[in-house]
Amino acid sequence: MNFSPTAIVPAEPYEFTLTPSACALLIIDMQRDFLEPGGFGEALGNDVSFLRRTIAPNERLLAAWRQRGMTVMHTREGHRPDLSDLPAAKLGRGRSSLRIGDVGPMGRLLVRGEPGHAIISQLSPAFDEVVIDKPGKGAFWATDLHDELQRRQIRQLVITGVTTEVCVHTTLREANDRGYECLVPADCVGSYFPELHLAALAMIKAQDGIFGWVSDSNKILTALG
Ligand code: C5J
Repeated sequence: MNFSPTAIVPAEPYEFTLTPSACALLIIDMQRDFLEPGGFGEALGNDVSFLRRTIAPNERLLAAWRQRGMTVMHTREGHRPDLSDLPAAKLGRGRSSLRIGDVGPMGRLLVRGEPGHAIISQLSPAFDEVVIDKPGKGAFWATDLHDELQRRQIRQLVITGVTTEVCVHTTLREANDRGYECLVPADCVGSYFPELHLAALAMIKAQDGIFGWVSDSNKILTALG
């Protein structure tokens, strides 16, 4: 690992000073269940094609992090096969005929170990990258993410993945409250609802960065050099 001390990333509401040795790429829930037809996202009535534009920029960012030996972590939303970690309120939410745990074209929806639960092949975790399995929308709740980050002396997160206003935003808020500086590349996060995507990004950078910073993958890659 040969890190330059800092990289200045043009961002909103103002530039982000990225410290490569202390900055993890945290890729949220880039799972088949959310990005491919026949999964949980589609069962909720969503058009999953809206999320596909995030794949290529995430691949580029992931390659850059790996090339520099910087920390990469992935998350997956999902539940134990016996659904013991699934609150009744989450199971019962909505009016879809297919629910979490039901069998769809990619196996049981949002259940660990099923084909739909896997991270898409383009972003498959490397053997030495931490994968956080989370039962909720936020990646800090009921997981050891904070411990894993603290162990590596990480204090900055570049957060990418899906969906912008749900799991990305919940995780970002949790991270911000725990003292992490968070940068979100807009082209690497996506939503089934373009207007909610934009609103979620606006919330992050409002009030001079109440939750963090917003930029894009090219600016981060250029700053890293
Ligand atoms: C959702 C997620 N949208 N990963 N999960 O249910 O954002």
